[in-house]
Amino acid sequence: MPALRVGMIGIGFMGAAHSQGWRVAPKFFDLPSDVEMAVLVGRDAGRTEAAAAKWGWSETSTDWRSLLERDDIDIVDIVTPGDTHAEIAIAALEAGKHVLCEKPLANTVEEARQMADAAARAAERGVYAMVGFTYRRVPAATFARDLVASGALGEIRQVRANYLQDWLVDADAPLTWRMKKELAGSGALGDIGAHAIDLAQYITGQRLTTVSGMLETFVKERPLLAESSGLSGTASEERGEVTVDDLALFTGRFDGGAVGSFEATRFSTGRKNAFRIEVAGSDGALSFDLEDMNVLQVYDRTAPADRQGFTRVLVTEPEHPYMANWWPTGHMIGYEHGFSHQAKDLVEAIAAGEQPTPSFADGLQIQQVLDAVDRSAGSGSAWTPIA
Ligand code: SOE
Repeated sequence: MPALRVGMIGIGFMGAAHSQGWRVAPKFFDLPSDVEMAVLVGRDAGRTEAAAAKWGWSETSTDWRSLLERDDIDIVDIVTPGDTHAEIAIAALEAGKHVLCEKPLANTVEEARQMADAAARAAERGVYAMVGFTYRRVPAATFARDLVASGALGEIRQVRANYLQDWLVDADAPLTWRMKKELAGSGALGDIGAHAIDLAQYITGQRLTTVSGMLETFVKERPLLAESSGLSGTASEERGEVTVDDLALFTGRFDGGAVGSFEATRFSTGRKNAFRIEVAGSDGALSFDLEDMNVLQVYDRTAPADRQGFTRVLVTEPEHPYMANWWPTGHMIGYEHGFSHQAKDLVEAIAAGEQPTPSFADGLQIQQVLDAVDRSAGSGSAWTPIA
């Protein structure tokens, strides 16, 4: 297959992560086609050129629409704030480009539905869309899904998913786009709660049907942003209103009979990027923590009583998902590898003419869960069915 040429829109933190994914995937995996990092698009010409030179993109542009007019762009990768996802993704799919879009899929259910409809129409023409829930592609998480699917845990009854960060504990941390509803859609709920929902559903193979939740905004006003860097940036003298949640807490019921508790917060002092998920079944349990991401704790209740206990499985064997292509046994991988796995899986799906996962339809369903949590929180935590 001829090389797939990628045009990526966005030059922030996720731009760096996706660039790493595109650059490295073809070097470690035998892909059915090569990948060319063709065009990087950003709003500021100078910063975009600097980012392109650093990350390895051949050309730059300040106009995302120009990507869609080119015949030599096959994949459009969207790593911009949520308020732009729908417009760019729908236009790209209509222009015949495959699309990879960062999570959460959109800022509202309506936008996500339009995106899923556009993706369904495009798929009929062999043009595919995928949403970037990369943590599914951390080998220990993929392995967790494989274990549950194999029946090793028996009937799944309980899920606990906590995504804990603390980068907003400082009340003077500046107001970035991630704290503005019109740009991000929601706060911790959509930014990291969406990961918790996706991974819980992916690992268990069950979908949430109803939720009861609450949201909290601890710091309601922050200094405006003078200059951004990474997640945060430099504060200016002026202040602005935080219009999203700092924390989301909810419980839910799954269609396969399991029940779950979820917490997503940027105020968990001391926890930097601790994404923990525990699944308990009739025959066993498992526990994953992103801060120890090469490990899956596995409990086998069918083992002899005197040998029962959580076993620390180092998920670095060639038999484990994705690991045969990396380093010898016991040599760890990190956060950025999920983005290479995502690029690899997308290229393989496109080459095979198959729908990559998670699809925009999956992204829409997660948006419906986020919306149900938001509505539940607005109605005194009433149980709210997922549409
Ligand atoms: C910020 O909270 C963030 O970068 C999220 O936006 C990412 O999706 C998550 O992977 C890490 O934290």
